[in-house]
Amino acid sequence: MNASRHPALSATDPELASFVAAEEVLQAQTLRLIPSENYVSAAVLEASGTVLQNKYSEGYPGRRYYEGQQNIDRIEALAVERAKGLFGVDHANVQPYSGSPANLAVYLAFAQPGDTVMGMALPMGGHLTHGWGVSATGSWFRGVQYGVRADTGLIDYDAVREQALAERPRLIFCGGTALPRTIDFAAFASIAQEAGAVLVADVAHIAGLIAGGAHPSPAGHVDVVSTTTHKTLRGPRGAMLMCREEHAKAIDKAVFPGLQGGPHNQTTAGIAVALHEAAQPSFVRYAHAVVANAKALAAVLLERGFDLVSGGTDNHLILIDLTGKDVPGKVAAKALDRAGIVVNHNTVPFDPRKPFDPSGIRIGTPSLTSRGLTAEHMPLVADWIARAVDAAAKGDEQALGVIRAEVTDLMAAFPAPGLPLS
Ligand code: DSN
Repeated sequence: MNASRHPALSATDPELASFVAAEEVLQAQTLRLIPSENYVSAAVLEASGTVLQNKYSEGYPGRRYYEGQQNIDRIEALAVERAKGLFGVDHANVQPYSGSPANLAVYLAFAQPGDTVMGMALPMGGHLTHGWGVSATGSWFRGVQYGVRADTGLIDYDAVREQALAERPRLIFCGGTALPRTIDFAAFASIAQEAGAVLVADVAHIAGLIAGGAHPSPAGHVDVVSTTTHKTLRGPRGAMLMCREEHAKAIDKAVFPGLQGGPHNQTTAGIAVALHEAAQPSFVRYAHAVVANAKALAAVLLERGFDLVSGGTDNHLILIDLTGKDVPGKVAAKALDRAGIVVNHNTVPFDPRKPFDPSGIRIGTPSLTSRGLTAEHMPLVADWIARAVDAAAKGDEQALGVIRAEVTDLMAAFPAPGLPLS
């Protein structure tokens, strides 16, 4: 245990401190490929662990229900201004606790229970909160779902238009959690306009790419932008809703008092720092490197005989269909974990298997890019993945151990932001 890093925690609760220390070692030594994860900077970590924890602040800057807001107001206003500047939007609300509450606030702002809402089906790459059945958004609202084409793995915008015109949804969500390709916000905008729907871009996965100019921006095309702050954007675990001025009141009212109580001010501070970092030239380089790494990794995986949904990637994410490898996604994901490579099992479009035991694994390059790996390392990363999947098929634990040692060795040379190299 590195007691000097968390001296008070180590003294008060050594058991808990030991778990945190073990997590630090795990994050330092492994190759983290979950596309929704990242490493925050030391500055974001510090801001997230401050005395701002101690303050209640229901309301918004200048309009609070508690006194003593002299500093909190400035922090939240700074985060809001930075979000508006970075994403080119009229209005930003930085209080949603995370992505799902942010999306629920959108429903509260624009829809009534029972209304039809449209989003990408979860097994096709959407998100639970885009009207999928097991979510409140699919049981309190009438969710209709679009997908991708079986032959291309791409969204068929003509089919989405036809469905939207037939269903006339109140809300249309674009974006998702397993989409390796660029989202055409202009195409969705024209569909939403024809269908008379409010268009929401859930850019949680790609917010950092948008901020860094490595993915087109939804600003100017959509009514509302919903995003978490902790994925490619590299902030603390939180979320933001951004919109045109005409929707500002409805969004703010839905977040508070509609859904939430006091904002998590320590998170707001962390978001403000992350937005500041995302406005720097180094972040533009990072965002483009994330995409360059993903494209390089996809190219080598294809060469190594992997089947990738949509045939590759335009962003940070690669969805590997393991059907042809005779190794289910979960078995592969667990084998990779034992090899020090952290991924998640994932459905692939039209998956014949169940969501908890699907055919695919989902990988991405944000974390490894934050550690400084470049395209020249991607053949090695692809080689580890190929060898680990092969070892999983053969039940070869020794091979997984060899890969783990190689991974630990390489990662030692690339210190993770915010972490001591343990
Ligand atoms: N859990 C997130 C992801 O991994 O993509 C989505 O909310």
